[in-house]
Amino acid sequence: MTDASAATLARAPRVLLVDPYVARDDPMERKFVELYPSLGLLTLGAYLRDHGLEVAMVDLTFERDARAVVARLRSFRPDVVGVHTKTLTRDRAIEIAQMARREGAFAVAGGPDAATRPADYLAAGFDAVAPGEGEGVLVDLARRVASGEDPSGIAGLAVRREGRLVRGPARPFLPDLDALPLPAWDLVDMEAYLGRWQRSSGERRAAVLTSRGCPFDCSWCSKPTFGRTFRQQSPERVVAELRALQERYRVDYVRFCDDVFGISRPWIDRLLHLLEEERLHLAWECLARVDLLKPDLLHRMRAAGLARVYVGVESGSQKMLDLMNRGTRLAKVERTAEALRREGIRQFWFLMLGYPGETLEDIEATLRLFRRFSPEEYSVSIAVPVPGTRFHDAVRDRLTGRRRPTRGSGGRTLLYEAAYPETLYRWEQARFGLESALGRARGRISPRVVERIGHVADRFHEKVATPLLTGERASGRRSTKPAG
Ligand code: B12
Ligand code: SF4
Repeated sequence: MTDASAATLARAPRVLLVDPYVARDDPMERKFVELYPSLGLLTLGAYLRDHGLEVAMVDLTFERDARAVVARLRSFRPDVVGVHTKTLTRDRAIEIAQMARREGAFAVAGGPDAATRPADYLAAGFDAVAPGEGEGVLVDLARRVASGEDPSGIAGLAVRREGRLVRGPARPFLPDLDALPLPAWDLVDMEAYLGRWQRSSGERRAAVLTSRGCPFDCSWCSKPTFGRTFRQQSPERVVAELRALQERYRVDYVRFCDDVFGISRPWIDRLLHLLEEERLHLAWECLARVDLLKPDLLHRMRAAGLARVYVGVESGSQKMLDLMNRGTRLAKVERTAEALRREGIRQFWFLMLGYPGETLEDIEATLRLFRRFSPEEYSVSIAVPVPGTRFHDAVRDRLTGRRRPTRGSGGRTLLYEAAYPETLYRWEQARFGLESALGRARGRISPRVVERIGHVADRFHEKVATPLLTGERASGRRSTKPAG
């Protein structure tokens, strides 16, 4: 070890974490995205501190641009700058890597986008990419960089050497999520998030994660970080985190951010029991699979504060659910939607159009299901073939080459040669919008007027829009049989 590196080691390695997401740049933000600080970064921060590292964070969520990063780089003088990445924030993440390197810091990227395309991030200016679980890698990396050693070969890290991507060996996942410290909430301005929530909903909302990964295998789902693995914290650990949020930040509403909440029935039973026993009086929401939400469970969840559920309904056609490998029956979707309505729990449906094999009849089946249950909220997107998924593999030779949108129009752009042209799917999206508006109008204006509007729209769809839009691509394509 050189004198210089020994001197550097006399102090704790310093890591600056950066969330490059700028809310005002995100066109989806006002419509759908609910703002919470990145749980991934807050957990990384807490873990690094537990291992004796010095940590600071720049959260750009409420900023206008990335200027705050330069100021922090100069005041904190980190050894390593760790940037969280999503497709939406790729350009800004790269801008931050360049800032970091100009200030003499080592730039590493982690999170879902860098995990899917590490070579691109390395080529664009990052010194390294950590494509998987970040805790252990970042500790090892910061120690090596601070002591002036070469970081190549660290388990779970990818670097570029002589123009080639060089990966360290695979790093095993953390065996025990209960051993993770509570997220380092103090690294961000929690009051900015909580105050915003309080003004918009009257509640002080925070996000909590109880598990990592998902064991299911839907064909279009990209899971670059945790794959099909699944680990969860004990219900006791979850309640400790909820209590801390309540005591420190007066949180009264929680969003459970797990990919799928409550996968294990004994686990959720125990958590519900603890929530009642501890009398936390929290309202909460989660994302769950319809097949897991049995009516008796929903009843108990409602009693324990469940206010809203996000469900991946995706399609009203059993054939499509099977093609997507959703592993669920339409009858279960119907049973759960009915039970949610009975319990008075708000439902947010995710729906997807344009998956290979889908016909106009399948889309009609989805619309009928939507009409029947009138979920309070929904999002209907055009299927996006994400690299690394079976869906992407299946349409690889039919990709249009259009860039996956990083800003705006997410879920409204057709990225492969599907059965019908993009305009048809956009039109179908508009029909869901109309259907939703009619659903809300029921009870406020005469049911006969609502029926009439629906009828006219259906006739227009059948007689004008469908022939026009499906005939656009090629003659003879008006058949309801899909091309792919
Ligand atoms: C919960 C969630 C949300 C919540 C809350 C997120 C939050 N504040 O924490 C909400 C609803 C707000 C949300 C919003 C959005 N989300 Co979101 N979200 C998720 C979800 C389901 C879980 C995220 C999570 O907490 N994971 C658990 C933590 C522990 O993992 P992690 O964040 O990946 O971090 C670990 C590693 O990746 C790594 N790591 C992460 N960052 C870094 C940085 C460094 C330096 C290192 C070394 C390691 C490292 O270490 C961490 C700990 O092990 C994921 C799906 C998923 N399973 O990841 C989608 C996901 C991350 N979201 C996604 C998207 C697209 C969005 C939006 C852009 C949606 C939009 N606008 O249209 C917004 C962006 C908002 C924002 N602030 O960035 C995509 C990202 C895809 C992509 N390639 O970009 C995902 C992967 C879903 C998907 N499959 O499409 N999201
Ligand atoms: S879509 Fe949901 S249930 Fe299906 S594999 Fe992905 S995370 Fe799991």
